[in-house]
Amino acid sequence: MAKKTVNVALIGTKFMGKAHSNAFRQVTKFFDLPVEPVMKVLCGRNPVETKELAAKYGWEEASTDWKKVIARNDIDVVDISVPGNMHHPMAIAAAKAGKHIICEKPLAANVKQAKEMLDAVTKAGVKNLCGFSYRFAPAIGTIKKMIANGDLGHIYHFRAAYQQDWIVDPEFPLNWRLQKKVAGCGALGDIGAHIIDMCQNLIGPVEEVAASMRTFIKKRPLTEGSATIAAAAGHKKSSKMGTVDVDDATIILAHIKGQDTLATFEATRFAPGRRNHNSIEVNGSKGSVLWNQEDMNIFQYYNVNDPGTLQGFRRIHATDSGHPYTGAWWPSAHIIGYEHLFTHEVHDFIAQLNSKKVTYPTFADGLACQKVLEAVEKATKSRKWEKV
Ligand code: SOE
Repeated sequence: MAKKTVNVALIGTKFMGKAHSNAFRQVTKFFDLPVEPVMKVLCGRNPVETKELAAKYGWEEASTDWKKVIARNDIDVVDISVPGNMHHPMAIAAAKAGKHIICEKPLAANVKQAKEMLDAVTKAGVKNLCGFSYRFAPAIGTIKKMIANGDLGHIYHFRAAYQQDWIVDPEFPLNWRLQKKVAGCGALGDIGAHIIDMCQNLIGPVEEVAASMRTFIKKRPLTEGSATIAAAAGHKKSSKMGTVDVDDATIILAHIKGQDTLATFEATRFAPGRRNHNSIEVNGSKGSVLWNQEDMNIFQYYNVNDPGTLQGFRRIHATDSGHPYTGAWWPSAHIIGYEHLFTHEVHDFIAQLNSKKVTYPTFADGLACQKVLEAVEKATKSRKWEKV
C-alpha cells in the first residue's frame, strides 16, 4: 500500500534553504517515517536562481510568491528559512492557512511578534518547530539524558560560548545579518539564541540576566550583492559605508529559575580562529560534561566517583552512546556532521505530525528564548539585573 504523503513548501534558498532542502531529501532515504514528505515547491526571490536551485535540490516546482505558495490547498507543511524580519508575516499567514510550520531561529524580531506567532499556531492547532538545530546532535541528546538521570548531580554551572570569526575583517561588507531591520538581531540573536536554548533545554529556564553588548566595528562597506558568511572576500563592495546596528558580541550572566545554578553565555563573531565554536560545559556535584560543535560527535565526561588514580575526562563517541538517530546512519564512530542535525530535525517534525506531545523545540521554546534575548538587551541598557 502506498504511504500517506505530506506536501512541503520551503521558503528560502540560501544557507538554511540548502540545509533544509538536504534534510528533506535525505530523511526518507535513511529513516522510516509513517508519512512521507514530498518536496513540492521551493520559494525564493530570484526567479532564475530559484528555478535552478529547485531542480538541483530536488523540489518539484519553483515559485517567487510566498503568499501564493502558503495559500495553496495542496501544501501541508511550510518551512520558513529566510532572514528574521520575514518570520512573523510568513508564520502568521501559514498558521491562518492551517499549515504545519518549521521556522528558523531566532523565532522573531521581538517578544511581541513571537507571542503573536505562538498564539496563531495554537489557535490554528498546527504543529510548529523552531529551528534550534543543535538540540539534534547525538551528544546533546545523551547529555540531556545524563542530566535528567541525575548523573551529574546538582548542577552548579552552565557555561556556554558560541564563538565565530567571520566578520573580524572591518572590510567585511554590511550583509543582512548585520542589519537590525532584516536580521532583527546580531550575535546575540543569531548564535546566542542557540546557547540560551541549549541551557533552557538541558538545565532549566533562565530567570534573570545581567549583560553587556558591544558593536566593535560600527561602519562597514555596503555590498552590492548579498554577502554570505562563507564568501566574504569575493564580494563587490561599494565605496559607501553603512552603519552596523546590531551587536558584534554579547556576554551574559544568568540565574536559573528554582535552581542554585550560575550560568554564563558568550556570543561573539570576533574570536579569530573560532569558526563555529559552539561550546558548552556543565559542572555538577557528581561530574562534568564538555561539548563543542566543531568536534560534534565527541563529548567529554568527568565522573567524580572514578577511582582517584584514574580520574580525568573521558572522551566519549556520541555515536556509541545508543542515541536514537545514530543507528539510522553508519556503524559506530563513522561520524555524522552539521547537515545531519537538520535531517534529525525534519525527521522528528514529520514523525510526530500526528502526536499529541512532541519532543522537538516548538514556538513556545522560541518565545521563551526571545524573552531572554529581550531581557539581555534591557539589562545591557539598564546596567542592572533584569527579570526574564
Ligand atoms: C551564522 O552565524 C550561523 O549560520 C547561524 O545563523 C546558525 O544558526 C548557526 O548554526 C551557524 O552560524
